[in-house]
Amino acid sequence: MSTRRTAVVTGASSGIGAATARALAAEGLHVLCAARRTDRIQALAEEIGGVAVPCDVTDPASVAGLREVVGDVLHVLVNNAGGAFGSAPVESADPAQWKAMYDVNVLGVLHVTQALLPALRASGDGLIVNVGSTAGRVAYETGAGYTAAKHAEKVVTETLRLELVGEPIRISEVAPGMVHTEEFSLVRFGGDQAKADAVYAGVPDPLVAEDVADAIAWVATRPAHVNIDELVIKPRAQAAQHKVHRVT
Ligand code: 8X3
Repeated sequence: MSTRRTAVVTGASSGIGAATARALAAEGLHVLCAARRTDRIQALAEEIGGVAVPCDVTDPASVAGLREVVGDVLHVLVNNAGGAFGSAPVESADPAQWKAMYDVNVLGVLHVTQALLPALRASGDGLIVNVGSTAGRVAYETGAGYTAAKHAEKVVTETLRLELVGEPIRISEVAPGMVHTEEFSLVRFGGDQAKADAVYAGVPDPLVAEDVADAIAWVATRPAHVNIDELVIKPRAQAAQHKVHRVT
């Protein structure tokens, strides 16, 4: 029997997810790259010697398909699929966007975790890393739909750690602040590139996806008795959510 550890990374088609798949593969893990965009995950899987698994984490039937591919044993699950949709104040926010955010950031974690817990348990040394956010720790204007979802995800992570104590499964949250990825802000602002660019304008060095992936890979390579409960990671230029150094 192979002793190689296996990992599932959701949202592996871009940004932090793709970088995490690469980082875990570089650590010797066999990585299943799960996401909706098949062409992207196929290219990634080919690059890292992993497996592409088309999967929409908000769809239980699709997640059941992921479970089939995983099989009986899994060592690491990175619940990374997520995102922010819209940037309106509470008074005028679109409830459909809030539902979509809850769906992917919270229920997506629930579906995938429920499906893969038996395989994580069977490994004898399972690890779940939920990719949270500094948005799960503070409030900010026009962000309530996303911050509410990320606060919820944080609480799910904490609850799971309580419920599974005594089992051979570790539960971690890696919570990034400002990360400049290709898509996060673009998606949040509905494709408005100027608005997306303004988020990072003048910030000397926002984090990049590889910085967060590096942290996740570190969490995933601690000895089995070491549980990193939470790891908040921000660029040096971001002292707090609103306190960002910008060079003009
Ligand atoms: C992303 C961080 O600052 O956009 O999870 O809320 S922020």
